[in-house]
Amino acid sequence: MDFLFRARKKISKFLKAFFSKRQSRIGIYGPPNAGKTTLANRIVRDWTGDALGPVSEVPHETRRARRKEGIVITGNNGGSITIDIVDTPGVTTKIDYKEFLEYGLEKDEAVKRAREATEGVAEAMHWLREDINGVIYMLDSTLDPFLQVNIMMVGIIESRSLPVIIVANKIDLPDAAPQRIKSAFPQHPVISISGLEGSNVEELYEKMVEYFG
Ligand SMILES: Nc1nc2c(ncn2[C@@H]2O[C@H](COP(=O)(O)OP(=O)(O)O)[C@@H](O)[C@H]2O)c(=O)[nH]1
Ligand SMILES: [Mg+2]
Repeated sequence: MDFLFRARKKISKFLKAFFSKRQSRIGIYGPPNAGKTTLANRIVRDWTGDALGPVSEVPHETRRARRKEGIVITGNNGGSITIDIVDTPGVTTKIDYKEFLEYGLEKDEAVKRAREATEGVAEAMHWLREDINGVIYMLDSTLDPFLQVNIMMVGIIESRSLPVIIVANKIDLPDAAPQRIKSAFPQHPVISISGLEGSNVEELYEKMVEYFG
């Protein structure tokens, strides 16, 4: 009797592991300085108590993707998802070392930073094609959405039919206009937040559970 009970438990555990969905890998993409690392750190802090990477006002502070695995996010109605969160370098079409000189970097350091950033962008695009199951696409809501969007990124996202949540960030700033972003992406959910202050991130978590689950 005891043997039967244990065997049944073992089998059900096996079946559960076998049929449970693979953990979703969620990439945070978007242009440099949109606030990706700030949000990634907040997600990791809110749900695990750790942090992920350094935040900076100098563009391309994040030059290699960083990931944190096995984050469990719980929604209000009891649903939850387990995800790996991947913070990526800002994707731009052109990285000019001279831009870094304006932030007081020496030329050697600026050139090195530009080279690393270029490699990081290539890496982030590779993952988007091969490895990512869902996208948080982050934009700065104080800027024109059409000047921030990378067409190649959108192309890959659409061709892979990846679920994407658009985040209109920095709504704490006076010239934030998240409505512009909503009008630009009528086909996707757009959530307005301040990743810095944490306002409205609960709505984002709720949407993540619904959308990436
Ligand atoms: N006002 C405001 N600033 C933000 C917000 N999120 C990020 N920032 C700032 O924007 C800059 C770039 O942030 P970071 O997270 O490094 O952007 P990333 O390049 O996309 O990873 C930093 O100075 C952040 O403090 C936000 O919601 N509101
Ligand atoms: Mg970053």
